[in-house]
Amino acid sequence: MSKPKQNDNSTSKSEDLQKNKEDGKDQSMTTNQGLKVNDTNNSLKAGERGATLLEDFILREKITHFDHERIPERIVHARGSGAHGHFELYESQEKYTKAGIFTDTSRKTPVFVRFSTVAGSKGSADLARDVRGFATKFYTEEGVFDLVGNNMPIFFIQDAMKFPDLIHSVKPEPNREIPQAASAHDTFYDFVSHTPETLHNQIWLMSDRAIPRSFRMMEGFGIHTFRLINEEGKSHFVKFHWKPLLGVHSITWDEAVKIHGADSDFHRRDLWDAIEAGQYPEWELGFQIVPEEDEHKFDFDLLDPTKLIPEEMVPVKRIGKMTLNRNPDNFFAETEQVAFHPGHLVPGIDFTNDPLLQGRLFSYTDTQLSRLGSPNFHEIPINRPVNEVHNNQRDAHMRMTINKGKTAYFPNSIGGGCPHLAKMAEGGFTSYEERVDAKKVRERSESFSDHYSQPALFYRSLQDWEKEHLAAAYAFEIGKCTYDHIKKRMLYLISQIDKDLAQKVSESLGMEIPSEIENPVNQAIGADADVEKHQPKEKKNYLEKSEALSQTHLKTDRITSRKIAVLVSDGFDGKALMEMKEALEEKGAVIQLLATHGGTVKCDKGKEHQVDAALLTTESVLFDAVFVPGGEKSVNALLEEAKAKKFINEALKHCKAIAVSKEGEQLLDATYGKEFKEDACVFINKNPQKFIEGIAKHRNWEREEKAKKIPA
Ligand code: HDE
Repeated sequence: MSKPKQNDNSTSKSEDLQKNKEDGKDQSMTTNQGLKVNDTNNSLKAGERGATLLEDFILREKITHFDHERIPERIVHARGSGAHGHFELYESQEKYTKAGIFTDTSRKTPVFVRFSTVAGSKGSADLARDVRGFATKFYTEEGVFDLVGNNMPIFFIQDAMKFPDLIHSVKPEPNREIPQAASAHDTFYDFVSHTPETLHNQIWLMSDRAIPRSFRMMEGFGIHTFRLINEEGKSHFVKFHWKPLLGVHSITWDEAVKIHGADSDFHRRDLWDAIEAGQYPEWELGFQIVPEEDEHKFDFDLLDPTKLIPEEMVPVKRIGKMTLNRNPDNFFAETEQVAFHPGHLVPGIDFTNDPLLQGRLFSYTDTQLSRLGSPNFHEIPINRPVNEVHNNQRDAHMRMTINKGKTAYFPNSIGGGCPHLAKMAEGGFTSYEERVDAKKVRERSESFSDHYSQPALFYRSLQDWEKEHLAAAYAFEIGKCTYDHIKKRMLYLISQIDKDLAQKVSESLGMEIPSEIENPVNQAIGADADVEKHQPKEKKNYLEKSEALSQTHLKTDRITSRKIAVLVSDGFDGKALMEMKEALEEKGAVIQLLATHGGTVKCDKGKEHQVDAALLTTESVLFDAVFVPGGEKSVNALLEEAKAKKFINEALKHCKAIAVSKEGEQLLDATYGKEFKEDACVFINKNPQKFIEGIAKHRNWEREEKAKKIPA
């Protein structure tokens, strides 16, 4: 790893957090009451072999605090990783919004971002096939603004009322708490197959987006349509997008399965290491703007969170950049206690009537009450705004603020009328004056009933390799279900999205595609007018393909922070290593020396090099590419190591770039490499530049058809 950069990343939030930091450096140990402690190993006893005395308040304090260390984990998005950074605006968006963060280009707004999986527990593995949360807290001068999104642009359901059902179905089955962090089980597909509105998010979940290479290589989406409000009070609809500057990249399912065992903290470690090494992840924030008057011009409803607006219909305008440049000091204090809420808004941004969003506005404060235990969670350092808070809310568990004076009500004269109301000119929040004139009904709009058109658009937009992965994912997941009627319902629904896709899945399952849906909903769950009414409408084709939906079009030529394994043993060609290392490190890649043993290895010139990992302790799936330098003795030793051959075979299978020089070629000959010498990303005695171009491709998917036969 290259050396950490000097930390010059202070923001108003990092200064604010400073007040609560302590590191015990050069200090005596004390109790929580400040009493100096001179023994923390032995309890107070009646004689050295005697019973422990209840009087031992030092022991009691230590144990009591320990007993209460855990708080409830998040009911969803329990496993996550966070980082600090800032957001900078490219040019004022005052035409659309009066929000300071989107109009003032001189600002460097502090942010805290938490990435997460959804279904698994806090201790589950990072590479579960799952949606990823992408939640950003902007500490703006006007208060906190949270953009609480995911790495997929749509959601499973259309109404908050169904969220507990969705989550209960995907969580481990309640009788035996199996499976952990996995959607591949009966209850999830029972729900999905009876709820066709889930199909769009479901097909994204089956795509490679659900197994990202890194949090740093994912898009983020606010999902719902929001409103932007300008100084004149005019509203525009907006969808928020995060576009990663490292491109969008994923791994294969075979790697995901193996990474589960090799490094279940793969994404967490990747984010942490990149920031420590000064390779700061960056995203551009994009707006997709729809004027109010165009609200009804689309073939779908803007208020329906299961629909995206194709970028070909409304382009994404990139308006600023977020950089994450500081790791948290304490996971619990920051990443665990951070509390996001889509209702944390600033003037210039407002909601729409999306019924999913409306329900979320209730849920996020409510959940903090049981998770963090008090309505004072906004006082926890990571949650408090950088501007001041003044109101008449008082007391409750763990109150930190000491409110002075006699009055905690409004209006008052005794307290001089303070805190007084903000005048509109001072930036108070007013809700957008949307005209509402309707009957109170428990209904869903029929404009929400198109469930096949956008999943079909997504599938059509993918490249062949992406389609293959997606079909295999469906076959895997549905294949894990044990009820035939659920499998058949799924096959039928997939056939309504795309016949070829359904054909591929049905062949893998060894099952015919039903020509009509069996076990109709009303037989299975009792007649239900709502479900009947919302059976999907016929599929439409308003756009043949959307390039923005395929990862193929979301690449960059940067190899920054890519991890390259160099396989060596004593006697390797030191000159070849140094040449390769210099060229790759210049482009920001991370080189690791993996040797047949730990400690140090000697090159052919007798120079000692530090080994980053013994082959025994690491795996091919943790790297992006492999280089094998020559050196007869070194290559002979590698040829004796089954792990070295497995390493090459897996890298080939996973379509990664491989470079060998001189005798290094013998390792190709001793593995499936001998069948791939003409491959576009296998480089034999080529200059490092070629290898760099190969790594930048992320994967040579053209190899996959042949490479998937490698039994690695
Ligand atoms: Fe969430 N969601 N959600 N969600 N959500 C939570 O809040 C909820 C939804 C999302 O890193 C919880 O503080 C309901 C959509 C993220 O801390 C909870 C509904 C989207 C995170 C909750 C939704 C999200 C959460 C659990 C349907 C993408 C993690 C802990 C009405 C736009 C934030 C917490 C973090 C977390 C409820 C739907 C994203 C229970 C009721 C749609 C990224 O309040």
